[in-house]
Amino acid sequence: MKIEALTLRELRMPLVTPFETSFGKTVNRRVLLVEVHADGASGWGEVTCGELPFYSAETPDTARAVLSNVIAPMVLHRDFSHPRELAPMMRLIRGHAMARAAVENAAWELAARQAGQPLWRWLGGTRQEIPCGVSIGIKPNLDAQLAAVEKELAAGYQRIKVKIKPGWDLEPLGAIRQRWPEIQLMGDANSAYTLADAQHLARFDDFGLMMLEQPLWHDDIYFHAQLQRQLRTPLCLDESIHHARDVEQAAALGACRIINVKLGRVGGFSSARAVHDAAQAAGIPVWCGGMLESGIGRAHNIALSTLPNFTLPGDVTASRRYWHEDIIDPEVTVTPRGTIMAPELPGAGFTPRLDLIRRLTAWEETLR
Ligand code: OSB
Ligand code: MG
Repeated sequence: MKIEALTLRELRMPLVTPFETSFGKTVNRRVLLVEVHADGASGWGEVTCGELPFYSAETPDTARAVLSNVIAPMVLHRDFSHPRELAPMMRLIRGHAMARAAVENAAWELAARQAGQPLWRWLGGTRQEIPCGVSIGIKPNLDAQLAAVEKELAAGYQRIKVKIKPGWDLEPLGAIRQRWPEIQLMGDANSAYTLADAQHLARFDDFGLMMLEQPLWHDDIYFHAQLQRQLRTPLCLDESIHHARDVEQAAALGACRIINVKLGRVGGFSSARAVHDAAQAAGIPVWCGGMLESGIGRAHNIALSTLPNFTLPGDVTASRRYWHEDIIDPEVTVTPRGTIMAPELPGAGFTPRLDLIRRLTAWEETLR
């Protein structure tokens, strides 16, 4: 297969409800899509960065610059027989994992479709039905927080994750646990604490949390190990894990007991599979994280979640939680059991809605 062109499109998509984390509030998404053209067909990928460099260093603007100035010259007109050959073509690039992932994932999706196989099977997935949880943003008050949890439980989701930060942690977690003593509950701090908060974080042990996600610095593994020794609650690393070696390091240090795998953060399907395998070898279960993706990225998250060590509910949810109208057909839906069925169709199993994509596009550029 030979990549003939890359089409970049930035879509503007308002969220159904604003999403607030310890680093800020998102109201309108800038969704950067990459369409990879090869052999008379095309595959789609999504750059999953935030609008601002707060979760990671990437933004739609850095991704556009790196895609057009650096990645396009590396991959255009190059022959490859399997999409796993794309990551080595881009190996000189430091960082910019989400820009790299968008191209690699589009190639995976296209190659699976051309092979007549569902992407998830082609990746080595084994479970067609994946367990789903939700990530609930910080709410202005306790009533709104409890109402949001109630709504998601009614929709059938198997696990509730709430965003927390200093000053908004014991109160929401305690209130949720008191009202729902049995649910699978967890908190995500997005790096809002320091090791000086260890005693405070140890109070979370009373809430029987499934895990506490990324309490400390985004680039830290070592001090998470020190914290994990002081807590009964399992720690989960998100921001700190970029490749399989990070998993080996975290496992060796005892920095976490669970890992969140995000396709964009680790640089695409090849790296995500390596992260998955390293975690499995270390006895660490994983789950698939989300980045408020449009249907394109959501479909890829579903495929990834079918790998055997994705044993915990992921942040992979129905299109309607985020979008009035998603850009894929059909939209992603959740069963009453709180699961998503990976589609049996070739490729990602969802078709991009070109009419809607065109209407939402702020700019478009094709690189040849
Ligand atoms: O830390 O998991 C995170 C959204 C944006 C940035 C970081 C995170 C999140 C989420 C949302 O938790 C997960 C989703 O897409 O539903
Ligand atoms: Mg997280």
